[in-house]
Amino acid sequence: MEGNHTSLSIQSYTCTDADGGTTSLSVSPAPPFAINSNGDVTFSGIIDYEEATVLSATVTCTDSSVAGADSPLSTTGTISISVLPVNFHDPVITSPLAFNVSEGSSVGDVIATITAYDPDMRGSITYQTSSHSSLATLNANTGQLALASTLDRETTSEYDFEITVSDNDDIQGLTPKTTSATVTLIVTDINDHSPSCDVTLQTVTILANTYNQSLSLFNASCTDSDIGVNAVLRYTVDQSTLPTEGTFYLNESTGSFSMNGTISKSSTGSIVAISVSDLGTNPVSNPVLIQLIFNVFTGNEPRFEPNYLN
Ligand SMILES: [Ca+2]
Ligand SMILES: [Ca+2]
Ligand SMILES: [Ca+2]
Ligand SMILES: [Ca+2]
Repeated sequence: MEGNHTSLSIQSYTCTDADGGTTSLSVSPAPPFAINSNGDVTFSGIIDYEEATVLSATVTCTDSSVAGADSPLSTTGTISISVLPVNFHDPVITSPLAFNVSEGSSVGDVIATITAYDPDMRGSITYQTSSHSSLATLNANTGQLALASTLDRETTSEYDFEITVSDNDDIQGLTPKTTSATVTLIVTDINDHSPSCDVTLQTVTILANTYNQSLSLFNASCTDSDIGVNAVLRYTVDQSTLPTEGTFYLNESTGSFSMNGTISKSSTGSIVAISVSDLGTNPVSNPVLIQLIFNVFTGNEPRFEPNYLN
């Protein structure tokens, strides 16, 4: 059986001489073989099935020479040892256990490759999973995971695949060994959403003939379903749509729209065009319109009496 052995018993030999003299035993190659005075042959060292499936040794029995008489005579015998393989090791997964994949990937794209090897260096590695079979298919021989349907990070941003790797080490009746691991697919964002705003047309009334300082007029409330720069919003105003009187200010990060100054009674209203866009690749802008109406205080508007305010 393959493995690293110390004094593994092989066989015992006896050596006799019909002439009645003393005999001696030796074995070759030594090491790794050895033979003791009792004729017990042992093996010490590594037996590797991949290196040799049969081990051989020669045992020699030599009689004693008598001074002035014949030279010693010897007889040899051959030992042949069949090596039995052992499936020592589980297969080892060498690829990362997490892969990034863009939600823009196409059906058929290889989105991950699982790799593994067997320290026993024998059977071929195969890969299996029963996870998310409608999303991706795993090639049993190559470990390549190919996309079978499209991804949407905004719906599902992560998938876990339970992967089983087998060493297929079934030579001479050995039981294959398997290793299992969870491989995570992390779906990365593409800029596939444009900003969405609660209100796309807002009417704001400004009192004419009244000085205003940092008068907050409107705050566009927009969001973007993507993440990162794909969801960072910037607001810009079309300067040509601003009233000619007063000073208007749009915070490009928050969408807060305010004014300073006075609008005269004679000024006509206007529709201010604000556009909101993300900072991602190929951004799509969405418009927000603010209809400004300039009213003159008539003195007849309903209002709280100061006494009731507290
Ligand atoms: Ca193995
Ligand atoms: Ca998407
Ligand atoms: Ca996206
Ligand atoms: Ca976006």
